[in-house]
Amino acid sequence: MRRPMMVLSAIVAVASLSAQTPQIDGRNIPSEFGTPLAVQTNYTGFGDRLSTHLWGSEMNALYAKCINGVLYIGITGNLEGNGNSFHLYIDTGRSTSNTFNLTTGCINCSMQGMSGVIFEHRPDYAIGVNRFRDDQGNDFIYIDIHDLLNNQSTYVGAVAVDSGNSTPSGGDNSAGLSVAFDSTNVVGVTSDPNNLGDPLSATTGMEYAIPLSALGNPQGQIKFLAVLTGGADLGDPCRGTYLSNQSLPALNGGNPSQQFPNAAWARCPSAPFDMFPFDFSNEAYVPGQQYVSVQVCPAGPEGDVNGDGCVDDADLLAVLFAFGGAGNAEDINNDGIVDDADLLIVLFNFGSGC
Ligand SMILES: [Ca+2]
Ligand SMILES: [Ca+2]
Ligand SMILES: [Ca+2]
Ligand SMILES: [Ca+2]
Repeated sequence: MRRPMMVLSAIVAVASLSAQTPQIDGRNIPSEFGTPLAVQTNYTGFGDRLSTHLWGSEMNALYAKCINGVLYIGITGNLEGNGNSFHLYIDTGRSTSNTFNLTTGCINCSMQGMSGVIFEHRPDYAIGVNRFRDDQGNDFIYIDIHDLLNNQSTYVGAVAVDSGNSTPSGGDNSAGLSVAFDSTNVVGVTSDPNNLGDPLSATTGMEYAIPLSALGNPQGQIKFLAVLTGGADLGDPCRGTYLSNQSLPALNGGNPSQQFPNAAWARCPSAPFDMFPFDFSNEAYVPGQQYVSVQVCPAGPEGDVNGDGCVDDADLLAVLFAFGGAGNAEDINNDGIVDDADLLIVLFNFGSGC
């Protein structure tokens, strides 16, 4: 009797780590999300934020989970207050094109400046978050959402950096987005090409809560790519947006000889990238898969594999039958394998929504 009870309490203790809904404050990202979907392999070409200075931008690791119809995304790292921007390119299955042409009002111009760039997935929505910090005490992130299929851009609003707040104000947030940014990270990757640093040491950065209704209520797999950019030069049709070497998934396969330089113009041919506009699908320059997937985003609670709104033995059986394989919805934590981590999520949430 004693042994099973001990096992059960251990299961509940472990499962509680991965079953919580992330708090959107830019903090505690790894502990709230669990296993990252992508980890940085490039040093940052956009500067390393240290305790001795405020500048520098980097992307260390990408996390995601879906609970109760909300897609939560966390990116550990930094975003310099000079107009640099984090872009999310989200593929919900609507678009049949792996590029886009965004010409609507230049809100976050760096998104417009990515027009013509080729992706390995087919983004139909994009969310841009740029940061401006002046020396008069103003320090905000500015959030935009773009419908790439319908060429529509909406300014969502601003949120104060390091405030713990995630509710945008001053724009149109009918999409219901929550976004928070914490700027305090001084670990993670470095700016030294010969010393990557430890991307998994970073715990703070950008956190998003995106209701599926803001993404057209997708029923299936969601793919996305995160990209760090500088500003845009829309006056020069060649240049477009200034790309960093920080994307997640990372822009190389971990081969140091293929590490990207500091940056490149998204639409300009310049060595070593003589195939432009920039092409995330070009294996010669960007080996590996340039997007991550959240298999199926359940409308119900976490652990509701079959999407009937209730976590019960049907979900448990679904995970057990898919055990050891790649799975679809059964791979609840999206790490590519159905294993005891997924089983624990079902067990911990058992009875939820029923
Ligand atoms: Ca958090
Ligand atoms: Ca760093
Ligand atoms: Ca169910
Ligand atoms: Ca899994």
